[in-house]
Amino acid sequence: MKWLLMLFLHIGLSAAVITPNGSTLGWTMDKGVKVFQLVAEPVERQFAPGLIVKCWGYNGQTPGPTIEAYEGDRVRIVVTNKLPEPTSVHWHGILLPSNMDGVSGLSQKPIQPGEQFIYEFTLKNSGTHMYHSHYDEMTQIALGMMGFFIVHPKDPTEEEKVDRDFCIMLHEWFIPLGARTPDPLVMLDFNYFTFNSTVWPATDALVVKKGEKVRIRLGNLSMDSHPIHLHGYEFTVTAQGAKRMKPSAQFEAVTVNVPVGDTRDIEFVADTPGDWAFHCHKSHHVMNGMEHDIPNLIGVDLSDITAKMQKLLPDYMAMGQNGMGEMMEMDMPRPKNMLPLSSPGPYGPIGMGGMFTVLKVREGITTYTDPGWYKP
Ligand SMILES: [Cu+2]
Repeated sequence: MKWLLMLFLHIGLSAAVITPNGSTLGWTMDKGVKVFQLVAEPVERQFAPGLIVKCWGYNGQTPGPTIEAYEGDRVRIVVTNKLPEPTSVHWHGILLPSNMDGVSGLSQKPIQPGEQFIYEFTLKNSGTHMYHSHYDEMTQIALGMMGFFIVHPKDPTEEEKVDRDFCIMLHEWFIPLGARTPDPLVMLDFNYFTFNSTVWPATDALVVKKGEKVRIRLGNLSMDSHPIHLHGYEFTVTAQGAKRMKPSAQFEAVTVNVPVGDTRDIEFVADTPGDWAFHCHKSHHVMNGMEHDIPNLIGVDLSDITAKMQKLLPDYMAMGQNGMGEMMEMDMPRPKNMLPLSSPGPYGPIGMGGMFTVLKVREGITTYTDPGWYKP
């Protein structure tokens, strides 16, 4: 009963964090300690209908479920390894004793397949933190072994309180066309870019009521920085990895670059209704199934080649000489387990996929279910 009351009080202090296309990890109490169970295991993830990816993650998901707690909480995280190789979990950004830091070989022995390791520490610093594998990092992080660890301040100020609090993990993958398993050996030339291991059109819209104060927490454990841009608003960058910045250090922006191995919090009051694009501004990062090894035909006269090719392949169609938009306009045949190049929007195909979602600000809504397209 006492813990129920404390939970109620905590929920009253600030909005629970929403993980779009994801979930929050439940916990139990054991003599004043919040106990979480994390299972490291292979998972199948649908990035969008038509694309199933064989990933590794936690509790059947990638990113793993969001861990949410409060400054001062004592937490115990029981990690069970159901992977085919050892693992360990690092609590990225959290101040804790060295032997709880989760670095295989440095701060602990790796957790062998079938074994458990118990992490236990007291949360000293609030903020947008992360957790991720720290064994065979190249493979395990590339395959999706990461999640958020949100530590709320014990006594939030008025300035810190928000109505809608989202967290989005940025990641990038190389999945050979038609294949299911991402290739962790690829270092630069990725072809899928995800928000919480999902691509548009499957990324959940961020639905808010007009006038609400919104926070979006962004985390990046990929190999590239991601300049995330919001249309329609100037937002305030309130945290850069570590604790919330002093008001004098916060700054307004329309794009926030999220570097590798770090988090950013942005906040704004949703005062302008509409459907507002929210996406990475590296133009290849809003493509699904980007193939980089094709010749550039822009400006090339292909009329002669088309006639010759059609003698060999009657269905041959030359494309790309006038830009790539025509490929986006039509649903062409493609290999299995590959997404189309566009998705339907209210005014025609939306050519962006990948790291893309829509902030839907609406007046007069009573639930946060997707309200459909905005009618101006
Ligand atoms: Cu990007």
